[in-house]
Amino acid sequence: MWIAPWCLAASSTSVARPRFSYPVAGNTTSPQLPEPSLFSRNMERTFIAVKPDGVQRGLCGEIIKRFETRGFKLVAAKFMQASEDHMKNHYLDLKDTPFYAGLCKYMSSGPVFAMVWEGQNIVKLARMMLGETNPADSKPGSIRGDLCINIGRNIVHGSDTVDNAKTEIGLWFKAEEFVAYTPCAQAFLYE
Ligand code: IDP
Ligand code: MG
Repeated sequence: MWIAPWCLAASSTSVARPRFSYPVAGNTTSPQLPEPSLFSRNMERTFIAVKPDGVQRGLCGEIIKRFETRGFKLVAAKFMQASEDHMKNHYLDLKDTPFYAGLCKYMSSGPVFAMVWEGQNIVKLARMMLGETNPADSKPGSIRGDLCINIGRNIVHGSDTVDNAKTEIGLWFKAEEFVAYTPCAQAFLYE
């Protein structure tokens, strides 16, 4: 396999470097395309989970693909089965609704694919990508508008506010489950 000389050891001084340096994968960034500031650009994280119905219907890949192709960055993920108590905690704000018990039982009945995604304004944009809570009200093009029918089987969860995202991420993930890296496309996603 031919490897471009500028992709080889950065310390090599004998190789003539091109005018434009492509960003490379890993914890390195292009010297000519600055890394966006995490603080000046509304960089956020959100909690996204493929629910048991989404997992059983084989939709994990489709849902991940939508976030990947939008340009968002996956920073943590795990395939797991949550306990009913965990789901009761997760949906605590819905405890007075008639569907709370059934929802928590259902959400703990099978595997879920839990993820944390990062990007500019991701909390709001992810909710738009998901569609409305009721798939019947969700526009075609949204995940729920394209892939499901029933409000109790709406295949995917997404945090609804930045504060709730922080709470949910803390509920589902430990600090050591996050992976730090710079995606090679980052400099082409943010100016
Ligand atoms: P969201 O998932 O769009 O944020 P929430 O209002 O937070 O919607 O409700 C959490 C989940 O509870 C929904 O995704 C849906 O699965 C379920 N749910 C919401 N409303 C109803 C309902 O009226 N009947 C049955 N299940 C519901
Ligand atoms: Mg909600």
